[in-house]
Amino acid sequence: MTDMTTSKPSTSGIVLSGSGLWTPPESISNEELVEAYNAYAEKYNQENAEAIEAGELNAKPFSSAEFIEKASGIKSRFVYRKEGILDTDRMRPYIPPRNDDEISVQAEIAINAARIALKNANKQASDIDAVIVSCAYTQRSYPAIAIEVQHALGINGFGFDMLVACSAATFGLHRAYEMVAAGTAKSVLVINPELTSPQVNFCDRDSHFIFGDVSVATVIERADCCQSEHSYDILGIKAATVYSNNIRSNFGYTSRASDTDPYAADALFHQNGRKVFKEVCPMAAEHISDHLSAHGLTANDLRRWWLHQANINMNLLISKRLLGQDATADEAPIVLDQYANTASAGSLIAFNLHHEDLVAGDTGVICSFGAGYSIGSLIVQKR
Ligand code: CO8
Repeated sequence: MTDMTTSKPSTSGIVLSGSGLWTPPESISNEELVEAYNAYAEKYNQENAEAIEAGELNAKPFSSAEFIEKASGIKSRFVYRKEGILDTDRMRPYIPPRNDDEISVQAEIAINAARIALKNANKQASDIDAVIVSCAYTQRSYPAIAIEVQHALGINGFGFDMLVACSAATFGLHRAYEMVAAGTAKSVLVINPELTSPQVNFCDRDSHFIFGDVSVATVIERADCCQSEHSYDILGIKAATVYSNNIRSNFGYTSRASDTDPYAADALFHQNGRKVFKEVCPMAAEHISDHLSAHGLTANDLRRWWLHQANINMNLLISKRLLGQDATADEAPIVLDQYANTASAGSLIAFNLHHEDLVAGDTGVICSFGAGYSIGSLIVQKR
């Protein structure tokens, strides 16, 4: 494990002052998803009966809505475009191309969340010095989505994109915190437009149910600039990474040169879910515990845990390890029943929906964990 950053300022001076959540208007329930997948599997097995019989191909196993809810806690997911996903001849979303002079899809959903975060932070675009777009995938390499967003919102300063899979949101907030601490920016807009559905293999029974689309945004700024109703001192940040092939997507810009099929199963999201579960849970629990003790805190001092949302059983296990008992829904809210796994955005959806009831002095932790492996946390205290 490479411990990249642990910081503990005596007085923070840096605050999280606003949060925005944009939820796509369309959703797919487990039942709808399973019905389409099973129809596809049946058709596939019929069409390939001879090859399956000869042992040249594996038959597609059937999926079940009950399994999905029990194994993951997911009941439904939001998607940017439903069209195409449930079509057994397509099994992927249809997102029409846009001209270069039109706003790109990812910038559009980034802006949707950014406007809400700016409003909640009581900020104008002119107050922002930098834009970070950080997510599991960007739809192109350049120009950066962050610069497109910066231009569309009329923000001065600079913007850049970052990719850190499941920890893209927390690591993006870390960079904003450091920029404010270094004095290179006084207010930073961090956006996580997680457009996961184009990378989901809807033909794979073991992973077709895991992901959803969403966009979240956060304003991080100097405490003396803060004018928001609900703001949080950032007491400290901590990040760690350790290399693992257990969650992987191989599609990239070199795929064209290596003649790799962009539809191949290993080009899309794939994982060894059991191993991820076993390896990441203890790492995340230890990470949070170490981070808290570096600040003289224990798990019992936390009013709320805004945890990564990949699997409800992971969240229950991690909070139980730390608290010695099950966390209540009030202590560690779950949003993945409705949103599914939204790559890096889950902990910030939970924060967005469940923070306004905290009172001054209440402390909480925002923590991501997953692909990389990567773990990122922020300890925050209501002002
Ligand atoms: N329907 C019915 N049965 C199923 C299904 C299904 N859909 N899927 C599996 N089964 C069967 C299996 O075949 C197996 O049967 P058998 O025992 O006969 O072999 C049985 O159910 C149990 O299978 P598993 O052991 O695989 O099931 P688990 O209980 O482990 O649950 C999970 C599977 C839900 C995937 C679980 O392992 C899990 O959630 N693990 C952690 C996953 C995780 O956190 N992953 C991180 C994801 S990465 C991330 O968050 C961001 C990445 C970047 C974004 C990518 C965007 C696309």
